[in-house]
Amino acid sequence: MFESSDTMKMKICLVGEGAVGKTSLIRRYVLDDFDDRYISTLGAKITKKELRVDYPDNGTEIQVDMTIWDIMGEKGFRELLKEAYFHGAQGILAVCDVTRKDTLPGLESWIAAIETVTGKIPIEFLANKVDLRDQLAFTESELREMCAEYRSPYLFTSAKTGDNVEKAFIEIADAITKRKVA
Ligand code: G3D
Ligand code: MG
Repeated sequence: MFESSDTMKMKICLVGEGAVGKTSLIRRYVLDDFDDRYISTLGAKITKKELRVDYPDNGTEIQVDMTIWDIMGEKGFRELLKEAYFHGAQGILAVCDVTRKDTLPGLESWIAAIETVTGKIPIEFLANKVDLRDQLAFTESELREMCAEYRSPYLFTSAKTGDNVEKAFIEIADAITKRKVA
């Protein structure tokens, strides 16, 4: 049982194809700004964030020390480095880009790779760049179908406007907390 003075450590990984917005989502969440310059990520970048989440059942809030892993989109490196990237991860933010259809099915191999290291862990699907909703390349029902396969929720996010960004990180933290209790 956790008390309100306790701290829970969590490692979460963002995965998804190149340029879907993983780095931008983290920057938006941690710094709350949006840099329009492209920042290519070499290897993995680790960012820390402290947040408070409701602890299920006993009505208290606990401190979460979250370690956020930003992993480069290169599939070649994934097989080589997946043990190092994914070891100890407790949650996945699976990011696709609403303007590029392939980025949704592209998540399946990312999730498979992470699950070979971690086993089943909570996943939240993020359909990012929803500010470009006039360029939607897949339908919400296609997204819902994919999420149903994994029994996982989804959110439409925008690293540009900040839409649902904080919510995404809080929801994955909640899912991890609930799983520890279950
Ligand atoms: P990645 O880390 O998944 O590879 P990045 O992706 O965060 O580097 O983002 C790739 C490109 O998408 C960047 O554009 C970035 O500014 C843009 N982007 C990320 N999130 C959003 C979003 O929510 N809305 C919009 N409109 N653009 C977004 P550039 O042009 O700099 O390559
Ligand atoms: Mg990146």
